[in-house]
Amino acid sequence: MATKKAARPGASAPSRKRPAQATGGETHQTATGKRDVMTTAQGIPVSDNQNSLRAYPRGPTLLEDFVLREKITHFDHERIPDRIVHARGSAAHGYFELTHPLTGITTARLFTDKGLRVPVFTRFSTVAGGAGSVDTPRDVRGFAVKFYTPEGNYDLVGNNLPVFAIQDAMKFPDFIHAVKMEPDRGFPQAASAHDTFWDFVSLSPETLNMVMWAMSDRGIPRSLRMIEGFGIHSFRFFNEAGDSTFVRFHWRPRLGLQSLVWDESAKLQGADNDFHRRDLFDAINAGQYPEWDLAVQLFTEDEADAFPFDHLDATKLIPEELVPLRVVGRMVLDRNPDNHFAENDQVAFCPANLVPGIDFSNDPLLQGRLFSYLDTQLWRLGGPNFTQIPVNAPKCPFANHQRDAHMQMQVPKGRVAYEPASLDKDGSTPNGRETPAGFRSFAERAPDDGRKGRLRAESFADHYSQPRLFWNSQSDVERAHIASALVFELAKVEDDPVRERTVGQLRNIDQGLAQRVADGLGMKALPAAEPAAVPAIDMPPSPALALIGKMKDTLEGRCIGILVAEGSDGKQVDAIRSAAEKAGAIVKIVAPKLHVAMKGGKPRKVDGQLAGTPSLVFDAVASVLDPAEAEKLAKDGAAIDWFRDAFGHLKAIAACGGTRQHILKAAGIKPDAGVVEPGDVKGFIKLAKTRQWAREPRLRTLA
Ligand code: HDD
Repeated sequence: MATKKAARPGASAPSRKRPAQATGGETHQTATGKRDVMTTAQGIPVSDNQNSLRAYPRGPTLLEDFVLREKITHFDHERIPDRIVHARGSAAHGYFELTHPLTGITTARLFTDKGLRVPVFTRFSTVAGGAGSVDTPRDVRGFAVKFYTPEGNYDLVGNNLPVFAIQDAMKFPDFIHAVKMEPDRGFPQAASAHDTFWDFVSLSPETLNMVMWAMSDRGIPRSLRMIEGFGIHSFRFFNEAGDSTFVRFHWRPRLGLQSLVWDESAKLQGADNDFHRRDLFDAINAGQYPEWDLAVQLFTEDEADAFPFDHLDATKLIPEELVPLRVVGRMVLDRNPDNHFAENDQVAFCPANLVPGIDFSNDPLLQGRLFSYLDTQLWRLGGPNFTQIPVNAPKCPFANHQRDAHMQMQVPKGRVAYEPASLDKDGSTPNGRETPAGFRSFAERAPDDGRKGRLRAESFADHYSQPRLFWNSQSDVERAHIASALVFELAKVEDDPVRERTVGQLRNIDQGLAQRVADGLGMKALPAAEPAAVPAIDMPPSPALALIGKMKDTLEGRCIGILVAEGSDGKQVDAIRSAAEKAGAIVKIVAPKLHVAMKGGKPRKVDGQLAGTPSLVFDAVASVLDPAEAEKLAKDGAAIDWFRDAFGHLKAIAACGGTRQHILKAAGIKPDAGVVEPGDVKGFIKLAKTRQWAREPRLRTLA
């Protein structure tokens, strides 16, 4: 039988370089680029990474091919279990700097050593979707920070909303099962707009406060750099004397808050799945490091007793009017992860990771969390040695007698792995009896009348006052968005009783809100109000709960797109670009083709091709087009959508004469005060700093 000659497509000539000689204890990992030839995981040089070992050129592959087997085996095992919640996340390294110490309040050095800078690793996430889901669904965002302090790792594992959906950890699996895709059909992915979620909500009024927040535009942030973060629960600080102060933590973005509008967020899910991840990565790469102030609310037990709610209930926030915020420091994120899996996927946050001087409160949701995270991580990361993974390991010295287990990376020396021990002659093993600065729990006094039982405190019974406070604190635009979001979500519900029960719940928050939602859904009559254990009380509105008031009129951290084509006026483009960049924006030039020659200039590469760079990814847009090119583009759906979306998403537009005459006309856009000439650079920059809210009522029907 004729055999074909062995060809080796794609094979490179075997490297003639000899592998670096390994000396005892040295590691040469290809992943770190330290070794100049490819090797197997055993360090054996690979001669051909393109072709498997075959009996003869067209014959079977041989089982003895350990290079192939190792490569495929490793690949087959690359995935580890997703986080059951917060699976999709984006992270960055940075630092926290203490600016205003809390001397006398806590002993935690993180909060007492003025000027102390500690490294941090921060991960933002959506809650419901899988790791491969989109970035911009309506959802809560996780905001988890690991501080590598001199006293060990401290994790503040929070969200971008100040309240949670349930009061007791016992209900967490139910809540998450309700919001995730429905188990029989496997959809919807990363969305709360479905029956099981609203069924749970309508039967569990404790969810309503968080639901109101999630239905507001905080549920669809413009950027992870523009969200607040909250530790949610009350924690305890305590000082040397053992005196305790309660604390709630708040992260406030220096860029101000900013959100998408719903249509924009829905379209972004198609235009750029990774919108938030890319935004964070690009900003850090461009040296625009996002920054947050860390603020605390401090209050005593006596003050807490006077609140019109129970601060141990994680569905309640403490209005800033009641307990003002005190800024203590700032966090800057200035380095992207080197490897998404090694850092973002393997980072293990846990609310139980505390440092001396901080303690838990008796919040029953927090108490359950203290168990869940470590348990999850043992499963996800394969055993207790996940603490040795670089992103999880403390950056201060650490030592104990924990030994062995899967994937032990350390080589502990000596006979002694216990204490007390007399065999530790040189005293080199850790001693747990002589650590005066060690972690201590706050010596809380138990009440005399305490009784064991599966109980919900009576002080947890009011579920409507705070959602009402939230609703009463919103501007008209925000109220319209909340009511419309509720209409959107409930319109997706198939079961009428679920929808009616939810509107019945809304009646307990505000009759007007319930009516707007009922009208939006086309209900003939308002369903009966659901029975309330405790009726809502009115609290004075809190402006800090509104979103629009916390937006900043700034171009810092924003992105401007300029549409150009052959023959565009390069000088005008440069004028807009330099003014926008001066104001802090990133500017991207978009054109129908990747290379354009502008008037008087040579062809130059642009940043994005029109069809693949929709206006969705910009905060404001401009167009500088030769009239003949504008006329051509008026027949291109991508160009029409570019302006229709920008206009519809309330963005400032600088449109040249050709754009107005041809493209805006084709898009059916009647220019308003938010549309200026590209020559009016100052006017454009001013408008570009905000959304054009006044335009909205003319564009869409809101509830
Ligand atoms: Fe949780 C992950 C935030 C209640 C159980 N949670 C997780 C993450 C964040 C939060 C940001 C992702 C961390 C990361 O980026 O890796 N969770 C919260 C907040 C809560 C909360 C702010 C309420 C105030 N969580 C909560 C409860 C339970 C859990 C009540 C269970 C009883 N959470 C988990 C978990 C996760 C998790 C299942 C999944 C992955 C992980 O822990 O490591 O254990």
